[in-house]
Amino acid sequence: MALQAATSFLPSALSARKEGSVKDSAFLGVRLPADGPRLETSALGLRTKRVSTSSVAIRAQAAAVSSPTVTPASPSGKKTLRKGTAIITGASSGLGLATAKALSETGKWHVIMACRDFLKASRAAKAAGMDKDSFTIVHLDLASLDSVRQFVKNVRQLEMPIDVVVCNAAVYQPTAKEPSYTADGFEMSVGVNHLGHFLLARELLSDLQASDYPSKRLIIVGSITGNTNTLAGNVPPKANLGDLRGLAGGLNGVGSSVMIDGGEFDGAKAYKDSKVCNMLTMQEFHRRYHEETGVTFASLYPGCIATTGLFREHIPLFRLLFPPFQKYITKGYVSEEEAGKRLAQVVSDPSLTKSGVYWSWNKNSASFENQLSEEASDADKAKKLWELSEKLVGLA
Ligand code: NDP
Ligand code: PMR
Repeated sequence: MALQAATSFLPSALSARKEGSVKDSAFLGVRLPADGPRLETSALGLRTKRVSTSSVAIRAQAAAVSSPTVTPASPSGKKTLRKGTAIITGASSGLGLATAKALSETGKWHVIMACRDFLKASRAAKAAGMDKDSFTIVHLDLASLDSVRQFVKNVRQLEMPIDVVVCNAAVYQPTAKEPSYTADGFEMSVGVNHLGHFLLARELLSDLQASDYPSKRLIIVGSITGNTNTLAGNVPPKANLGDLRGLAGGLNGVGSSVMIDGGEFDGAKAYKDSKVCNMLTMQEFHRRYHEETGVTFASLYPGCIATTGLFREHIPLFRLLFPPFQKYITKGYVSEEEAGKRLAQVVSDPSLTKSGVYWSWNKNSASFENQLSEEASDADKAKKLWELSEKLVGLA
């Protein structure tokens, strides 16, 4: 019924990269504005080692020696590139797992799966058919800054070069009536999706800089839903960081709001706000560190992967209707496999070295540099977000 209402206006309004306006309508209780904006579519040496600490489980199938990037190793005399090492957070399901699989299948990458649930990650990698020598699982719970710091220590103990870091993990709590909190007392969505990744990325920047890999990259997964220059980004509640007063207050719901803009708790908005933070953070990294470090900073919208665990907390009706809605109506749907290939491209494609870019894909699955919304490209906001985030994670 709700799907029907959406069907009536969507086909005419939805054509890729065109301005489109939509009538006021509802989909699973979501009301749309009448002035809909543009639609956006969418790498060793061989030292085997086992490390364990009291609080985390690390499995290291293989550790890399810091070797020169290009080695004259093949019998044909052709120079070969050493394997790259990519850290992917949240690689136990969805996009992260699909990307880990895509990279591991190339035989050119070793993936460090940074996951909060070791057993789940291990089973997922096995079920995906990943070669056991192509990945290492290291415990990371982004809902704890101590865990992030411990992860960085553990990953350094592996003595592998760190060539690419992908900040992919996320939580989405659209049905939560009350906020939940990270170990450090931050509202969960922004705490995990932004602040945990912010500390992780800041800590690993020196490791990326030290890598001799031809193209080292820091990738932070963004989304269309944080971009209000798109139709999807105009589905309420819209992302809006306001003047960041809630973040300045610590997002703890004690002395301040749990929302970045200082408003009432809204789980769906908190997720979208966190995605704006991800995209702003990528650009601020680019401005501050690209020239100095040679690291490529990138973000992306991989397409609507309507079947992933991201929607686990949504109501059953949403989970039932969302995939066909995205497949047949918005046509924004992309399979986990295809989305994984897209992110793997941003990790490894030699042509995607431009820094400060937000990548998207068109229907033929060709990548293009997409435009961010006004807020998601606001340099002053990015700077303020950076400075406040530094304080919250103990870097300033
Ligand atoms: P999933 O729920 O399948 O994957 C999310 C991953 O994040 C899981 O591996 C999950 O671990 C992990 N995670 C959650 N909380 C933590 C934590 N505290 N510490 C460490 N890891 C954690 O969702 P998707 O694959 O869809 O999402 C991946 C990324 O893609 C996100 O950044 C999301 O914003 C983005 N995205 C998704 C879209 C979509 O349509 N699905 C569209 C646009 C962007 P566990 O397995 O233990 O739960
Ligand atoms: Mg959206 C026009 C295209 C389009 C695209 C590409 C998405 C992607 N969505 C689109 C349109 C619409 N959505 C429309 C017209 C509606 C109202 C009928 C709608 C509704 C909707 C809901 C209720 N959409 C959603 C939700 C969610 O709960 C998801 C969300 O916002 O999570 C934060 C979502 C999404 N839509 C998308 C994508 C990619 C999502 C997942 C969000 C993300 O990972 O960022």
